[in-house]
Amino acid sequence: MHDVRRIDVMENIHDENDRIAADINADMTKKNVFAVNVMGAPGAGKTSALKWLIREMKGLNSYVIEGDIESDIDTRALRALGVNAFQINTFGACHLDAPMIHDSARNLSFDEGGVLFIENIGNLVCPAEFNIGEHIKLLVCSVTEGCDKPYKYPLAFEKADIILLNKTDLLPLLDFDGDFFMKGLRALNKDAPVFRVSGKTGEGYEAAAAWIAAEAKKIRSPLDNF
Ligand SMILES: Nc1nc2c(ncn2[C@@H]2O[C@H](COP(=O)(O)OP(=O)(O)OP(=O)(O)O)[C@@H](O)[C@H]2O)c(=O)[nH]1
Ligand SMILES: [Mg+2]
Repeated sequence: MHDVRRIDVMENIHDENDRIAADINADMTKKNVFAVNVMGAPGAGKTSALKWLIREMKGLNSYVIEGDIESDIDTRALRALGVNAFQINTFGACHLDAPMIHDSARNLSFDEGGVLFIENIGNLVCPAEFNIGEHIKLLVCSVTEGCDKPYKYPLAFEKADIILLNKTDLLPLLDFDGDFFMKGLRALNKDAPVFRVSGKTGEGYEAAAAWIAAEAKKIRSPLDNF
């Protein structure tokens, strides 16, 4: 009995979340804003990825919503680079949800369209369960986390539309088995492109940014110009 009630409550929460996420997505699309849900474990390199991607986003405006349980360290670092960033603190919640994005998006002005990166809470589990109005989910994972992560945390890998395999500059120091990683990933997700990147050297980010920019163009009317 308890289990049945719990499933009902969870379904209601997910239904309400998905309804708000669909509204956000429609609103962003109307504004020519391509929303990217950036997921990954704590310290995987999400904020470093944003710094490089925004730098490589040539000619496209970028906006950031930063999700953290506490602190505005990442937002301050991005603002210092001139990025239009807004902080959400969840004070305990382990993921962002659509109502949080709905409320915070009002604090950014999207006059010219572009790409909105939403850095989710550092967590390889819960963020993958909640849509937040994004057009794509971007997963940052790093070689320091180990090559077995697709096997242990399948949902994030299954749902990702693009994967950045980060910290590749550290590969010489590790025994990361790239074939094992790819085998686990491809069993869950046949299509998502994988970009091997380094937040230290910037390697791989030009190609990753070009892929995102090409996807962003797809939501635009054919009559619009970037
Ligand atoms: N060597 C190396 N260090 C990296 C790389 N990318 C990020 N780092 C470092 O890893 C640490 C965490 O990077 P962040 O970008 O803050 O990671 P994050 O995923 O945003 O972390 P949270 O927001 O706390 O979840 C920082 O000290 C970065 O300088 C990389 O490619 N190579
Ligand atoms: Mg961060």
